[in-house]
Amino acid sequence: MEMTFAMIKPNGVKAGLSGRILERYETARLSICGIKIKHMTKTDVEGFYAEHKEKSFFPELAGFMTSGPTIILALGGENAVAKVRALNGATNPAKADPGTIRHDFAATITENVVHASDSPESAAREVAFWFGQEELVSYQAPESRTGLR
Ligand code: FUP
Repeated sequence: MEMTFAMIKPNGVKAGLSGRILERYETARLSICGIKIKHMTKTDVEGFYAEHKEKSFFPELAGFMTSGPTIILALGGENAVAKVRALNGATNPAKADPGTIRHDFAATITENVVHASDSPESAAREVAFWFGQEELVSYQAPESRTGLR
């Protein structure tokens, strides 16, 4: 089973969208292998987005990412990396396809509501950045909700 890293960013959490976003991931048969709520520090953002540290948009990105709590997720399933990128939509919400999370909920590239790893290599690094092995579980997402109301 492939695992990827995803995040509901501060504007999504503050707007009360966490449940609706998680529902999209679960409906796509992804299992929640790890979940935490975390208010990031500037040091967290510098470590996590190390590749962007020298970019002109970094101060704005760091300000946003530390503006409130984020929900950080390890999501598992077949093709999890590509699946979550597709569900999230393009990085710039203006370019995201209808029906994607960023098209439906986000307004600007900085405050684009969600994150997802862009490759299996990034996924491994990002899951390990936020989760210890003992904080991760594994289960098969169900095909249907048989037995539940
Ligand atoms: P993604 O792979 O979708 O997370 O996108 P990037 O790694 O390219 O960018 C990471 C974050 O930096 C984005 F979610 C938003 C922010 N960003 C900007 O604010 N401006 C830009 O021009 C590019 C990225």
